[in-house]
Amino acid sequence: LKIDAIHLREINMPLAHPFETSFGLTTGRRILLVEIEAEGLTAWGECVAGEHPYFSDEMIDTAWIITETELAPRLLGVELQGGGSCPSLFRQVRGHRMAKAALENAVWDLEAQIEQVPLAQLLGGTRSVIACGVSIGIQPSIEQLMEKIATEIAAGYQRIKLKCKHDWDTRVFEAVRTRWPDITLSCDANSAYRMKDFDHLSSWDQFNLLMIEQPLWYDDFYFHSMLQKRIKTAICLDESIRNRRDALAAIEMQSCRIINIKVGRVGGFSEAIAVHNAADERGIPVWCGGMLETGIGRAHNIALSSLPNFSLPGDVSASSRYWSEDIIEPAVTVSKKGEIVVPTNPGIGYAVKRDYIESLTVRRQTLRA
Ligand code: OSB
Ligand code: MG
Repeated sequence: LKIDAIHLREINMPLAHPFETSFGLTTGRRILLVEIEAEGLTAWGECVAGEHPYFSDEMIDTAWIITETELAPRLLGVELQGGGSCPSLFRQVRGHRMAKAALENAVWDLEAQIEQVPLAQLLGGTRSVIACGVSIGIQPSIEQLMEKIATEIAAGYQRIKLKCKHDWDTRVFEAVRTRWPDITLSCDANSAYRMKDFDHLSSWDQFNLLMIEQPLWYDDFYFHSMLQKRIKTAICLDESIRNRRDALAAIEMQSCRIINIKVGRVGGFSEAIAVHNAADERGIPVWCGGMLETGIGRAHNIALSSLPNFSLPGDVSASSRYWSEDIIEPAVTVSKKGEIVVPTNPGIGYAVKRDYIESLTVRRQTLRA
């Protein structure tokens, strides 16, 4: 397998609804898509880096320049076995995992197309359907939040995750638990809290949350471990887990009891599978996180979520929650049981809407060997 060309493009897409987290408000996405050409086939990857370096230190503009100047030249014209060949080619470049993942994941898709197997199968997936939850952003009012939750429960979603921060936490959980005492509920702080908040965080044990996601610093294990000793509720780490070694450290230190795997955050499918396996061997369940992806990233998340240790509902949900029109067809839909069917046709199993992508494109560049 030899890559002849890599096409970079930026598309701009307005979100169907604004999404607010403790680190900011997102109303639209600037997204870097990579398209690779090889063996007369073409495959796509989506870079999940945001417009600003708020969730991670990467952003679309750094991902673009690293892809152009460092990563693409390491791939072009080189004989590859498949997606698993990418990490060693990229090793000299430190960090920039979201940029690396976009390319590596496209190579996995290409490999699946060449082998004529579903991407999920190539990754080692065993599930025919995946369990879906939703992540609900910070809302202007509790009334609006309650309405959103009611809609998502009616749609069948199996777990509700609430974004939280100071002043959008305890009173919100109280209101939600009063109306829905039994739903599977979790929260995600995106690093909004500090050591002085330990008592505050431990008071949430009363809400029977499935987990509290990334309450403390984005790069911390030690203080999460201190906190996990003080609270009954499971901590789930997202931002802190960059690779398998981080997962091992977090598990060993008991910094968390659950891990959120985002394929972009760990640098691609190879490392995502390694984190999945390391957690599996140690009895730590994982679930697939989301980064407001378009259909391409969403299709990759669905394939990854079919691996056996993705035993908790993920943040992979229907296209329509984010986009009035997705860039793949059919759009991703969720059944009344809150499940997405894993495609069984070769590659990602969805068709990429090239003309529509073309109309959304604001910047492009082609790199050749
Ligand atoms: O922390 O999980 C997160 C979105 C952007 C950045 C960080 C996060 C999120 C989400 C959205 O929670 C999940 C989704 O794509 O549905
Ligand atoms: Mg998170």
